[in-house]
Amino acid sequence: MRLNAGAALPPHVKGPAYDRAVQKAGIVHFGIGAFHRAHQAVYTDDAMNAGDRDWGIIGVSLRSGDVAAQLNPQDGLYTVTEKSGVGNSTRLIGSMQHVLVAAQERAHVVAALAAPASQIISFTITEKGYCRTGDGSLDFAQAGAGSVYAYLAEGLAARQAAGGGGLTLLSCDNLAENGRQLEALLGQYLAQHDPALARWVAETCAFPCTMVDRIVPATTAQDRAEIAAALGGITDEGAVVTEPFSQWVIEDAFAGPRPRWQVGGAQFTADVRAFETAKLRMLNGAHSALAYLGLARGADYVHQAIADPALRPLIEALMRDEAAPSLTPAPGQDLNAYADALLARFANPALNHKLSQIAMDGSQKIPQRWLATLAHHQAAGRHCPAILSALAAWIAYVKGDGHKVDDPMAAPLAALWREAGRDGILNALFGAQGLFAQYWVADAADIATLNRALAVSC
Ligand code: NAI
Ligand code: CS2
Repeated sequence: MRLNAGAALPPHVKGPAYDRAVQKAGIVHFGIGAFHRAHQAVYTDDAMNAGDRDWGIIGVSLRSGDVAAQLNPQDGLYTVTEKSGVGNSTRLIGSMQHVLVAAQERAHVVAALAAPASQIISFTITEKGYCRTGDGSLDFAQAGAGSVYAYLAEGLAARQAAGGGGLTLLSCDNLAENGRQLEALLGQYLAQHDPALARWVAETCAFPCTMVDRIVPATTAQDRAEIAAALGGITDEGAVVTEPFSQWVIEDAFAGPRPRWQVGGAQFTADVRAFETAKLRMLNGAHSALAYLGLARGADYVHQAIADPALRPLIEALMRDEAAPSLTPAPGQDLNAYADALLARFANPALNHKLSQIAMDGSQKIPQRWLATLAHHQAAGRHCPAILSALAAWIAYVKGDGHKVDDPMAAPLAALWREAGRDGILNALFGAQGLFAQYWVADAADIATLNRALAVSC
């Protein structure tokens, strides 16, 4: 039997304590992937379990109908299973109401954005979903009718025409100052397409920054089989698996009402940067290093790579000697203890987080995860051998020898390898006129270090 509103689940699987049928949809979420379902939707479920009302979520998929097919036949219901060395814990989440497939239901997406009940638009559309050029500005060639910006422009215009109030646009993606980036990029789009709307958005909408953290691997068929057994034979096609840990730090700057996400442990603050930068440079920087170095050494999962005695010291150095010293910690933020906690999370033997998933979209990730740290230390005349080792592994990886490179820049990177060759690739990527020059330019010592590392890998 398939999970739905009438399914009788085992008593240990706790579900919504509120009447789902009467909740209005206060949130429209773009990018209804695994992370949103294991993170923001859980905090929202917690808030409604505590008495908040009308924070149902309408999901919008811009790329495929897969998640709509997973959740809509289940009345939006799905389970979140926390996995760790001490066992699994499964919970039924009720905050998701319906998933729209944007390409087939454009008018419904526009109507959801214009609806009076809608207060928040949130996003987990991956780093590449923001359609940025190499220097972080809007790439209009990518920002076509199917982009998030086109839907936002239509929906916000309909909202303004109907006399609706401004909205809070909440990016939950792993970008530095994600709210500021979203605001700037949408502003560039509207300046070209609808300047009057751009002014309305600037006057009435808010774009708070957030730091989001929960490790959520893509769900596998084995996961679904295990969860069906835990559900007494009921199948959940929208199930997600994750770790017990979850953190959400949110800039308290909303255009209107919001759920009491603090009930589930979210923290509201005036400035998210200390939390966000620590997370991007320490957690995500180490994650990407484990991905490329681990794959090169035949590992498949994070817990295998972090257990590799050849990699563990390098990851420790990346976190403690390179990323942490580049940060200005928030009051009370203990970065050494944070590194300890990250290493323990990475070692979770119950969570098969694929290195190949983390390796995706590296061109969109390395600037905030590695290059920002390199640039920080370069300004003080210091070098970062651990990050440079990881960077060399990424450079070798994007050559694509023997594997597919899943990256929006895969083709230009492969072309760069062909044109520049082994002798020219470092300069083509990280020289004064290189592809990533606006983030960091390698000096002679860096080039020598990268060449030594590359000599080993390709
Ligand atoms: P996922 O693959 O399950 O979902 C990705 C979502 O992004 C899908 O809805 C997809 O349609 C959408 N998307 C992809 N490319 C797009 C594009 N060019 N334009 C618009 N939408 C696009 O991935 P998951 O796990 O949900 O992660 C999504 C994002 O959430 C990550 O990229 C990251 O920014 C953030 N995140 C993920 C965490 C995780 O451990 N999975 C943890 C913390 C943040
Ligand atoms: C990972 C992140 O896929 C990746 O790039 O580094 O999704 C990571 O799992 C999350 O940021 C953890 O909060």
